[in-house]
Amino acid sequence: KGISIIGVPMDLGQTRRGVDMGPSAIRYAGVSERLENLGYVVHDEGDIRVEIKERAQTDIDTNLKNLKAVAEGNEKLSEKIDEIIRLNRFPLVLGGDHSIAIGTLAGVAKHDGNLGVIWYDAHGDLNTAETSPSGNIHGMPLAVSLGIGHPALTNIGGYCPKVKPENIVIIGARSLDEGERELIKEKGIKVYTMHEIDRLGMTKIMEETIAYLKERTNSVHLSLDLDGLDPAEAPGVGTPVAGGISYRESHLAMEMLFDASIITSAEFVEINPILDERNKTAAVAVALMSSLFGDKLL
Ligand code: DIR
Ligand code: MN
Ligand code: MN
Ligand code: MN
Repeated sequence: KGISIIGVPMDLGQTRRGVDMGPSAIRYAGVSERLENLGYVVHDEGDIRVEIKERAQTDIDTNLKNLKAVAEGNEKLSEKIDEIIRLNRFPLVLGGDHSIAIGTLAGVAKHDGNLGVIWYDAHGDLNTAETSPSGNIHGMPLAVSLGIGHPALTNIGGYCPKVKPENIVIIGARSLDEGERELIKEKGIKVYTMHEIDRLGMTKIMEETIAYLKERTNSVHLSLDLDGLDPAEAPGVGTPVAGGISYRESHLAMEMLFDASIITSAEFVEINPILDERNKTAAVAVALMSSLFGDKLL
């Protein structure tokens, strides 16, 4: 099966500049070559056109920053994803901030109303305009995909919702806002915080995650925010949180996902080259992608 790479130079879902350069940094770190070396046919579809910040409008009355421009970029992304899945290719999305998961999921879930989602992140991304401390849409994409949030976001792709709460597994959480904690309890979303990862180990977490999703879904989207990893190993992110998942644990997780062959689409987001150290975080992202697609020593 072929892989289609789509870059989304989006930085409007948060307030630090530079994350729009994430797709370039990941390409520079050699993503296409790494995947081609594993035997895949890789189609680099280029970047989705996204409004640049100097021109984008801030929506003051809704507490949603750059609502219109974020919605427009995600609408385009969802159309592109839809097209790629129709071609029977694996969509691999390069962020950009995590608000782009709104468009990715809108495109992917159109083909599977019972889609599973692994949300690998320090954060829950379950805020709404009402609960968000920041107004940043990158803190909201999982809520939006559940159908909770501004209609300009929840209706992207022309339908709502995209995912069911029981089909979601959050891994790596260590920074949750009050409203997010309430939503997790209310919807019964499965969450593995750093506490569970420390106690049970990544092997057990992934065994449980895979069994849980295999039982209820046929296809699973991996949404990997690089801030899920520890900032010592992935420093190039806008909202680092200490005490994260290690490089080794993350590799193990990706390898177990490959072995389980459950992942049907993926995105790697929040890489900010301005905040990075010699493109280290983009290189980590490419190494993890390589493991997700089956790279093994023997
Ligand atoms: C915070 C940060 N919970 C917010 N969220 C981030 O602004 O909603 N998500 N950084 O990845
Ligand atoms: Mn995130
Ligand atoms: Mn995050
Ligand atoms: Mn590996």
